[in-house]
Amino acid sequence: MGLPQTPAILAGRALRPAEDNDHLPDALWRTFAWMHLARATDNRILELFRQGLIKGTVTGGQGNEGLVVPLALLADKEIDVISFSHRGLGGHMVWSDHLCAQLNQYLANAESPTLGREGNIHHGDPKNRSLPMISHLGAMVSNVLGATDSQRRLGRPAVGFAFFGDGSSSTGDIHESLNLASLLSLPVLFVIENNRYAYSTPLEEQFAPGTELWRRAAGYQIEATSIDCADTATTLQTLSQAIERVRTTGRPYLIEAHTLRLRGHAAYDTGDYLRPGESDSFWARDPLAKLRTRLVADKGEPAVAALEQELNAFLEECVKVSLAVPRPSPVGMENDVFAPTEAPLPWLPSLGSTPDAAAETLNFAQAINRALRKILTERPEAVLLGQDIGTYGGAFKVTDGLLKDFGRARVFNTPLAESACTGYAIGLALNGHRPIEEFQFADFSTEAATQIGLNAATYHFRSGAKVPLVLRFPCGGGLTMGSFHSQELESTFLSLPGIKALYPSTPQDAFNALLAAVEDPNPVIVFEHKALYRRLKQPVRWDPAYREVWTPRLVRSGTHATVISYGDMVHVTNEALEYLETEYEKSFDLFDLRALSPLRLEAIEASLARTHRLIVVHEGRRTHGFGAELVARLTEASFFQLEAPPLRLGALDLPVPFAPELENAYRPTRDALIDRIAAWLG
Ligand SMILES: Cc1ncc(C[n+]2csc(CCOP(=O)(O)OP(=O)(O)O)c2C)c(N)n1
Ligand SMILES: [Mg+2]
Repeated sequence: MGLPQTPAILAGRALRPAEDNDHLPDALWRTFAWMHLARATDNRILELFRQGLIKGTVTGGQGNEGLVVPLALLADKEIDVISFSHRGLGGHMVWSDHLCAQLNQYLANAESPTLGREGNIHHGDPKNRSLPMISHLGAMVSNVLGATDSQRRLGRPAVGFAFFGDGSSSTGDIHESLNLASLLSLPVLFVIENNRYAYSTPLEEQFAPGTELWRRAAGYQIEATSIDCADTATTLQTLSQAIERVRTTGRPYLIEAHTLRLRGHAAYDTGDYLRPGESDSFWARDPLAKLRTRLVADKGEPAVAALEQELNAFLEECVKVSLAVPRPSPVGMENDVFAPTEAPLPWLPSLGSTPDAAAETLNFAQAINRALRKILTERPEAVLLGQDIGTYGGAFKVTDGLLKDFGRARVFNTPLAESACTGYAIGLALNGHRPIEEFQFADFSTEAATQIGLNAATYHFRSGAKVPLVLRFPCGGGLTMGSFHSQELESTFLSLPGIKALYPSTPQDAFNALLAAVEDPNPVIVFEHKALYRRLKQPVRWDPAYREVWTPRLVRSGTHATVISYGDMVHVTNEALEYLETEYEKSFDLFDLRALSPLRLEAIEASLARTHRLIVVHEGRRTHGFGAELVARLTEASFFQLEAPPLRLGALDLPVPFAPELENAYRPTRDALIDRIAAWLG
């Protein structure tokens, strides 16, 4: 079935403030058409939900059209960036695509923008810079910061629009993002949809008495104002002035919009927590009804009614078409978790900024520094961010000298705001930049767990957009740094689908891993064990086979058992195996896994077919540790070849203890490995 012809009144989706101020009646007429269609569509969606044809939950935008429709019409949809909230259907409709696409999304059918993988209003149009929302409120705002900055870096005078509710304004992400936008001078219009409630919680249970949300902006050196969206002409005027101001100053701006939630939180909401008469007072302020009254006065009832009838008929045709679209197929879902691998970037055959193919003897930290230098030199889209990575060169001096050579636009310090900074990096990546974010310690990545594990990791699956983001995690223990500076978090993050991970153990692999990670179109965590940074030096050279870092490396070979390890434990295990070979005359295949996600176990399976015994050694805790996954997979694949139960060696199930005596008892040491493996040999 073809798509129904869109009514002519909806053909132009742009209101240009300068020209349209002289043509206010025309602007209001067109705005009304979109607002009416948005309201009618939201109401129709509610009906379909009640008929059981739409699943999940439906958070309607009834009452919010008076804000999102004018703003979407005024935005420059060729260059601007936007993230609508769960009350933004009218905005989505204006921004791009056919009404059927919006309905398909709600019906979760085969042609829905998320292919039925995400519910209701969790869609967007990333190729047109409309960033899809995730449920975690506040989280999308920093994505807008990054994508808008990316546009500006590419020379486009874009403005970003970030919507969030009164409830969402209490999240840490909002505060982190306001600070970051002001600090970096990002042209983003923050729009608070203050509809007086967060689910059932009224303003007075969310904020101290007297709180006016827009006044908070002053604390971040951000200009702000508040508007009442009941009158659409005023809304159009205030918004267009604010947009112009952001576009010309390049600074953020905040608007607290007093808007409405006419049908409660969601379809199932009975609103019985509202005060007597409160619902009536909301309906009395309905911007759509007020605008209609004005237009009836200007144009007469028949003209308005005829327009409404035309739009309603169009909606019904679209509903019919969308209901006929087939259901989504589960076939191929697993192939879409990651964006497909792309051709290698055209790297110069050299180590760094000097065109020199010769090897240099480098430690692990220096090798990463060389790789970052090479990336910054050859890839203008690469950007480095993190705490203290600028003048100071990072807590471990890995970025030493890079600010001096590449400038603050490309190598910059971030405030202590891991969530918003990661969200900002996601936004940069979505728009074609290649951000590399250093976490001061891997442990602090838990502050960004939503952005990494739920947002970046799922982006491709739910929207088809690529997120080429590198997250550098200085991790691991053995340095008496205690529980909050010594974590191994691979099994925490890799239990969530959509993240790739490399864990190099040598300077050459570290160099290769950074190149492989930065050219990947997916979020990649590079685990860098802190104890390795300065432990060993090795000749490092440009290696045309750098992508082999995605597969295991055979470190030593033997016959008695197949041993797998990664990171610092590769060296500890190798020393233990050396001893066992000498003293027990048992030799081992030792594989350095290198890539933890995706897992490539073919060479290890082949080894197991010869040795018939499996040992896994890692530094992370044993319970739910990464070794559990390795042992399970390899046992499933090779059960009938095994001659002994697999041996799984990791840290004790404790928080990482501080004192060296305690930490040595906690994590595997050479001597402990010798004892455990010797006992296992029997
Ligand atoms: C971080 C987070 N916590 C809790 C929720 C569950 N939740 C969904 S909507 C909502 C209320 C949001 O209120 P507000 O931001 O004012 O937006 P509104 O629904 O009023 O438009 C809550 C608590 C969530 N989605 N995200
Ligand atoms: Mg609210």
